[in-house]
Amino acid sequence: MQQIHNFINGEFVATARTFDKRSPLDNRVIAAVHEAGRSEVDAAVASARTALSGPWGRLTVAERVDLLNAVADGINRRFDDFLAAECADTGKPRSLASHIDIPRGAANFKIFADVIKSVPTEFFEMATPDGRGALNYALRRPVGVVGVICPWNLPLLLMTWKVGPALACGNTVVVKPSEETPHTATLLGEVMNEVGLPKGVYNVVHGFGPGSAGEFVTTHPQVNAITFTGETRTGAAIMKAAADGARPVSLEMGGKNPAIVFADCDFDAAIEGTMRSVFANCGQVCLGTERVYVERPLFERFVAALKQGAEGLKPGRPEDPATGLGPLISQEHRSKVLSYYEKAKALGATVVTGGGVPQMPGELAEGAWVQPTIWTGLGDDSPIAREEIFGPCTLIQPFDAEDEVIRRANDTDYGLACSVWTRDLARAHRVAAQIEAGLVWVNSWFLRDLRTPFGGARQSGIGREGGVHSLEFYTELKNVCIKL
Ligand code: NAD
Ligand code: 6OD
Repeated sequence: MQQIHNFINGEFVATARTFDKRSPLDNRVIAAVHEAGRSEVDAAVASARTALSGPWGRLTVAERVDLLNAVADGINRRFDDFLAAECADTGKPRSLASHIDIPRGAANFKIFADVIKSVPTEFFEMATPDGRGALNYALRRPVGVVGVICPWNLPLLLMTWKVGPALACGNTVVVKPSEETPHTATLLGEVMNEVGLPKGVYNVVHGFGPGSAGEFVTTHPQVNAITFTGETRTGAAIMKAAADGARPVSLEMGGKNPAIVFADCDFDAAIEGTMRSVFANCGQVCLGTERVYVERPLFERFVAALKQGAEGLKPGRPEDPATGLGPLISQEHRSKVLSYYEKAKALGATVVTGGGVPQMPGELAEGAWVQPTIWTGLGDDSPIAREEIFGPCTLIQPFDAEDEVIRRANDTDYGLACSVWTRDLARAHRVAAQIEAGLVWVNSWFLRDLRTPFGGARQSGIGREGGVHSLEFYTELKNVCIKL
């Protein structure tokens, strides 16, 4: 049985207590994960703190930049290992992980290496009553030890999205990966050692949330800041934990993202983009579209085309090039998604396609599979239109007017992302400006320039990360005033 260890102070650390990692493909146990207790978390935080003032703290920015680039190269060198580990943990198609998850794992280090080497310093010359003046300049300093709490849907991508900027800014990290996807975080420890990252800069502790490693990291008094991606409810709990010691938080949380399809859109592009935004990663993408509003003249045609696309998605193993859809992450998550499938039927939805579980051959019959599902016939107040499901499913509704669809798209507790499909440039700008969300894509979806601000409004998040925006969270600005 494969053993997945904690990574503390540059060493792989076993513990007496392990938990099973099961494959979402067939529910087989594929690894034993060594759960960090309070003492391992204490050791990880202590090593991260020591590293701050050790060799890591003494590196110049240029030396840090070189190391970050080496980490990116190290991930690329071990691309196949990361790919195998990510696909084993999540069951996602290799075609997806090899295009998105693993390349972004490397890119997240490169981009922040680039950002940090060109950050300008604020400078003000000021007058003083004696006429001699003073000079002010701002120094950016690391915040210290950063706790990084990660979800399971894009494990390497979302972890490195936080570890990259944290290290670029000179911090050290204690990462708590999701209990569902422990593998790539530990594998990254091997790369950190291969490239010579000083011990204690990157630490990984495995476990769960409450009463386990997640809680021990977020409540640890020596953790100076906490960055989190996951469910809104968990984010709220972490914010409470961070209040003790008044520690800053960056929260990337859930969504119930709309797509707005105007009748003048490029139809094929809108179908292709919406197919991805609903079904990619089996619908387990925080930016995914769970509500589609289609202008009435296009409604029937759009529903028919999306149905055809969904029915063409073949569920299967990650390595099969024909696979269009992997399983959900776990049996537990499948129960949640299937409860919404049942709820939709009970509420009287028209099930355009799907709504159940596919027949899978052999041992795959034990996996966390669900059918890609499309509903129509429910209103904006139904739970299907309001609650994040995080599965391969969406509700399609018609609309008649621009003002109406903006109001309906904004009628949500969340505010993460929205896609707008139209050929009318003025309308695209008008609608984008009025959507209450952190991200609006026009005629695209999940098109990412890593220099741009990323994050959610309302219950989808607090703060923005990406490019220079990450520096606001991962550094403390210190003003130095020199009287001349
Ligand atoms: P989750 O909130 O259940 O778990 C996330 C992490 O938090 C895990 O590592 C978990 O062990 C840990 N955790 C749970 N309770 C904790 C506690 N009390 N204290 C400390 N740690 C705790 O989320 P998930 O199910 O892993 O991920 C899916 C969710 O993540 C969805 O809601 C999705 O929308 C959201 N998400 C958001 C973004 C974004 O960028 N906004 C990106 C990806 C996923
Ligand atoms: O692209 C990113 O940087 C990012 N944070 C994506 C999040 C996807 C959510 O599942």
